[in-house]
Amino acid sequence: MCDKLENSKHNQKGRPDVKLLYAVLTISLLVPAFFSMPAQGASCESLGSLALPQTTITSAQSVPAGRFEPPTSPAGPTSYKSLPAFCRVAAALKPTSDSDIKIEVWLPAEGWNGKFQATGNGGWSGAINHGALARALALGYATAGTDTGHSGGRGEFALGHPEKLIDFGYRAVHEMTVKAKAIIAAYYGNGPRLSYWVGCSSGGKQGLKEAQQYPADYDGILAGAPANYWTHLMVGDLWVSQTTLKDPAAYIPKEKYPIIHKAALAACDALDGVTDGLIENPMRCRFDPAVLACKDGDGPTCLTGPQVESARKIYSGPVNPRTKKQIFPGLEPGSELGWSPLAGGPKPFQISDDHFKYVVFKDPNWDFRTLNLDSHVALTDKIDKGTLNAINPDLRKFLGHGGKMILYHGWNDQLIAPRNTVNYYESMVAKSGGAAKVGQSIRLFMAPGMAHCAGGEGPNTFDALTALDQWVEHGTAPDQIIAAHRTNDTVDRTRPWCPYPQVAKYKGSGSTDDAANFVCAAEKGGDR
Ligand SMILES: [Ca+2]
Repeated sequence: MCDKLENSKHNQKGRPDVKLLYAVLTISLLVPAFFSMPAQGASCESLGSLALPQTTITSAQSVPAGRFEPPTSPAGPTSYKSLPAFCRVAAALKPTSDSDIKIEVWLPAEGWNGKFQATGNGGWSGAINHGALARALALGYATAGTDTGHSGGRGEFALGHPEKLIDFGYRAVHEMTVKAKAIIAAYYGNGPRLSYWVGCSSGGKQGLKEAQQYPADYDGILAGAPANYWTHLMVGDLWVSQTTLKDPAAYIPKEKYPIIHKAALAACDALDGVTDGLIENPMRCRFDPAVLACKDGDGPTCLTGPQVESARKIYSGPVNPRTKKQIFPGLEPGSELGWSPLAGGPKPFQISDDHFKYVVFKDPNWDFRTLNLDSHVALTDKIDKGTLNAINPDLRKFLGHGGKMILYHGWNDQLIAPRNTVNYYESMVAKSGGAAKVGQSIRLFMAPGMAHCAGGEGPNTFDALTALDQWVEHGTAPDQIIAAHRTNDTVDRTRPWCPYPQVAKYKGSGSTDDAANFVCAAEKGGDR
């Protein structure tokens, strides 16, 4: 085109040059389109031919504002209707011959905030979480998600596919991270200025694994209710099923959960100085369900002897009968209304059952009633070799890289015993430089009354991402995170979550439903 313009300038006829006008007009028409594309970047559709190692870009499409249709839910929630325009890139990654890792990368067409937010998974995963991608995109992030290398929420995929198990364990997330950053760089002409991980449950574990194994992948990690001690978590959860389902006498009817809950609150709610239906620090709570023991035969408001024993075991967690060592913590007093998935039957908790069937014993007919708290724990640990577990307490490289991390866990978590996160945090602090040093970069927030990742009687909606972003971007460490509880979409209580080991203390005046009347402070007193 430059050559043509140069020639046109020397038009010897001295008349308006039609070719020149045409060229200028063409350029002027192209200019708006050019500037609607990211500076120095590529068009969305051209990403379809982007060459990346062990990667096949399966589609690259511009999605107009409000037009995204998720594959599993054609109607789509309201949030999709308000999505801005974006470039949707789908790819398949094949780091091994048996791998088939699907990823999607969503890139805001306009108004990119310069940052990358990766989204985590739940359970055995096997699906890209489009809702999480939508939330990140709506905030201006370039974002990505993966199916972790298989489809479906069961553990069967692992049978005969050790490489796919590694993909699920950690490889898919790391590969997604590397490829997503490359796709972002290709589209915008520069890579993300900052990268964040956001995940809960399996997603919390994925975030910890990244910090432990690929410490430079993320600048900020938000890790909720991490399933990071996977092998022992699987034992802990399946042991609850074994405890309550093996012998019919030991089964606790779900109708009795509320009476146990009420008794636990009666014992421990007021310990924190506020009788509000929440146990601020269950580690101070000493509750024995024997207070509910039936005095005159079984009845709806009491527990039989075997039921008392089952409840005690749910609180205590499994212990190795030979070494007497705790295998995994128990659920906390306050969690009783959520006991159904692990203890309610008729089938055992599926995620754990699948782990032993398909990963440990490679036998779909394995019977959970035969779970052995000594040999089987040793076996699953031996098989794992760090594939599914993310328990390395040494985060010094992540800290050295300048990484920030917010951990959180609901005290009423009904699926992953919250004290496991306290245990990991303490082991990590001890290994990574002590509380004062680590606290400058990593903080744990325990959430009274919150269930697994969300829900529950306690304040359970929160914006920890903004807290993380402020910490990474501006060095403003979160001294508290304000959480809210809603009933019918109306906020009826706010309360600060405090950096462990601090707890929220009532100042003594004003509404106990207003976070402003609480302060985060250290607590005296030991564990239960
Ligand atoms: Ca209380």
